Amino acid sequence: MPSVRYRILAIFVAVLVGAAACGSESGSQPVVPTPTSPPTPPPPSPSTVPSTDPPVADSAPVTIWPTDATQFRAADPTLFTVEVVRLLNHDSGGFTQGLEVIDGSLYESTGRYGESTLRQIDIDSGEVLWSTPLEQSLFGEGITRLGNTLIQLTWKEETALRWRLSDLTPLEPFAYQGEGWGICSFDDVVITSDGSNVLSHRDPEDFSVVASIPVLLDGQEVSELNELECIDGLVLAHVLGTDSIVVIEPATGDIVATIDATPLNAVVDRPDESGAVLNGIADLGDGSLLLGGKLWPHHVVVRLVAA
Ligand SMILES: [Ca+2]
Repeated sequence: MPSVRYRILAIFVAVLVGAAACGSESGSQPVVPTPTSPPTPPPPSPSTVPSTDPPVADSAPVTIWPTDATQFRAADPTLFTVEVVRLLNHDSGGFTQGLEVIDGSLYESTGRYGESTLRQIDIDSGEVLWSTPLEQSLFGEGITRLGNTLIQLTWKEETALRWRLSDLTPLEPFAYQGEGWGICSFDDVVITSDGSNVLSHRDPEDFSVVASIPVLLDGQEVSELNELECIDGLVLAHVLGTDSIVVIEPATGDIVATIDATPLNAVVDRPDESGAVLNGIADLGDGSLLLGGKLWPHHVVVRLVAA
């Protein structure tokens, strides 16, 4: 298993204020935890974007994920970079806050008050197959699968929306304290971020916090942890305001690897606004990841390769 170890890693120091995590909208004080009315069967969406021919990597790099996680060492984190496999059309009006792939279907949570949605997207074309708006008082954040449900966090509303996966009917939400940023889940625990350097481990039955684990890189706190993805017993977390993703051992909070996603800048025509940042990670289950960002015209399927 080839991997390149670097003794010196860039320390991901968060420099952005918390409000930037979810956009600049911060004046609302919504407390309405009621999800939207039940969605109707998915009609074709007007936000569908035309398909394009995706570029494909012209080389055959060695894919080093998924891999044997026991190789990772907090004292000597592995450094990955990304190689672009293909582009996926994305509604450039979508303020991406969370991505999750379930049984070949892509789900996206978008944010901003009055614009937040839950969407189901065709993983091949990027076509929005179904979309439902959230209450105007809710700002959508991360999403994850939990059993037969989807859980969708909200930013400051202390409400985790729950959707029945089979037909996306809204269910009774969970309540929690503090901000909601990213979320991912293993079979027996849900992991959430709130923009700090702490990951909350939650009981999947009632969403209560069962452990709070600070995340460290070489002994230094790494904050602004945002979108999450749980893969192979590890937690991938995007660090807001950077093109970096850290790989965390959830039990200890140790960062055992880092992913440099700056190659995305060469293929994604990002809007010229400060909020249009990387903010989506989804495991495609075949060794590749889908990485996305707020208001991006494309999201990107990548392979992780040794840097
Ligand atoms: Ca995710």
